Amino acid sequence: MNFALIGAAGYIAPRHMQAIQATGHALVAAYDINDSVGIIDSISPDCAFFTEFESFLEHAWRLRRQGECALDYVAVCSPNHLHSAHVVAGLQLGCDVICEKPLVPLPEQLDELRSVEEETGHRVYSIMQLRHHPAIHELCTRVLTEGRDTKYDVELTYITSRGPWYMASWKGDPRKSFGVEADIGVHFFDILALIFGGLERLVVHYRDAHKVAGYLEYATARVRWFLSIDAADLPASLRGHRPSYRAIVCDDEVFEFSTGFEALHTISYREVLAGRGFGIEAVRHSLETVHAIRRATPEAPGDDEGHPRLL
Ligand code: AKG
Repeated sequence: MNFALIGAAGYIAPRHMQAIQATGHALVAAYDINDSVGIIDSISPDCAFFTEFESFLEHAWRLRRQGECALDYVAVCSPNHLHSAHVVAGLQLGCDVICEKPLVPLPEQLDELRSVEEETGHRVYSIMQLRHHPAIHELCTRVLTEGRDTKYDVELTYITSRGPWYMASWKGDPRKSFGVEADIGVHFFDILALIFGGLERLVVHYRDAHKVAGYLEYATARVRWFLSIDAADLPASLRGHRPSYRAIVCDDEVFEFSTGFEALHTISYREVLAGRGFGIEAVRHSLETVHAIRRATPEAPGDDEGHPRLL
């Protein structure tokens, strides 16, 4: 099948290019306002490339009219605030769409996307690669098979360090990224609800541009959480050696998922192409959680509710 990629110069775009190639498909058109996209040559040397969205769209419509090399999928990894517009463009081109997380920054935009899906007969799927991580599968299976009626005590530490480029890019602009809770936290808000059920209470204890922390209570778990992109927050033993520390301690048992992210986009693509993608309703709860966290005013932690990094 033929793929187009919107946001081809971005941080995560190479993972999409690799996934398109690894699943046996062709990248035939790409767009980004930034022209640092030489990596395309290693994946698809004949891929058409545009730095103006209008020219990209014109090309895509021409492909569609000509029929021969028509697009089947549009992949979207543009800045978060543009996802909705780019997903709509892809659906209206008559394509299915694979979009980076967060699918949209505001939950109400999901209803608009649902209408465009109905109008066009095409579907959008969100990349939620953490759902495919083996450590998360293990924890999920454990909790779901145990079927306990008391709440788990959970401590979630999610540190994925990013250098100064992060704040200089659109990711550092909350009007575009909607903050680290939307850009990165969405992964674990998503899996916490999958594993521990409905969200009952949400409190934010701390927030700045690099980190957020708080307490979430689910049907079957009490979760103290800490999210940071600051390398200074890594455990001392990892600093300077490894960029990430991601772990869920569930009743004293550690489920670590610091590594193993490289292949998850390809798995995500395989699942979408096999008809098992995560559509609009699958991501609604995590986007609602992110939105509520962004609106919450930080308050002091209650007893046993603060993550140890804050104390
Ligand atoms: C991103 O930076 O877009 C990610 O999804 C990365 C998540 C992580 O590093 O844990």
